[in-house]
Amino acid sequence: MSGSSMTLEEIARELDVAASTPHEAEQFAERRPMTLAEAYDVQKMLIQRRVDRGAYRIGMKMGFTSRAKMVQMGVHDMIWGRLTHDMRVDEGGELKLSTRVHPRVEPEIAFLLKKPLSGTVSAIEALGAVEAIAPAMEIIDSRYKAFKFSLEDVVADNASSSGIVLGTWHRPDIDFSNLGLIMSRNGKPTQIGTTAAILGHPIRSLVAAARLVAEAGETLPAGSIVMAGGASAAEALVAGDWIELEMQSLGRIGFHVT
Ligand code: OOG
Ligand code: MG
Repeated sequence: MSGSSMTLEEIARELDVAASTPHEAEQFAERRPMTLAEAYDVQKMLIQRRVDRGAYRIGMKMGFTSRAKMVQMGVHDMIWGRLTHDMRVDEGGELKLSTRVHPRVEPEIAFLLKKPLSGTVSAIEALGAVEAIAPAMEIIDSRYKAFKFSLEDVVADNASSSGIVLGTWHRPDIDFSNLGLIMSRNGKPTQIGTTAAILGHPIRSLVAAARLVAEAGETLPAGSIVMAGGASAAEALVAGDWIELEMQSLGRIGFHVT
């Protein structure tokens, strides 16, 4: 289907098929431009299609919460996407390249909520809703050709979300504002950074998450997982890789690429 006659549901279908087949899709920016609000509507429809097939939602992800990510992708606004249970990749497990288009990985930190969160909250209130924090990696996989997109395109494509790898949950009573981290490929460090790269303090990402879901008329229920956003640029995955993230105080996680 081409041109401005495409409905939002047809865009959602095309992105859904691209993710599940998997294959590259053409950007919509030139053939069927969307407003940001339309792009979030498409994202919602896309997730509904997955839910209709038996997936269930487990939380949300924030995107472009660090300079490193904004610079790498040429996008300058925060975005968010919806996580479903089938995106979980076991810690120590494997990711099959054949199930993705052209995946990349980035180091993040994850929050587990013990209370519902939505709306305008302070950093203290956001922290009060956190049951635990964990070192995490996000596997992103833009469905667009060459991993290139406009802000609206990436929002429609569920913010490139594709997989999450989580480590052990820790009580949030340590200062996690500036934890050193090293992401490595086959034992060689590829990204070195700190959680401070995420908006100066990752809790700010959770504050923004609460505001953004509220704007969409949603609430993050207790039990939700919130991915704070990449602390560094993302790395392309290659078959044979063993990817590891070591985060100060929170431990080490890894997965194989096959
Ligand atoms: C979009 C998703 C951004 C992050 O952590 O900043 C993101 C992308 O880079 O393809 O997940
Ligand atoms: Mg991410």
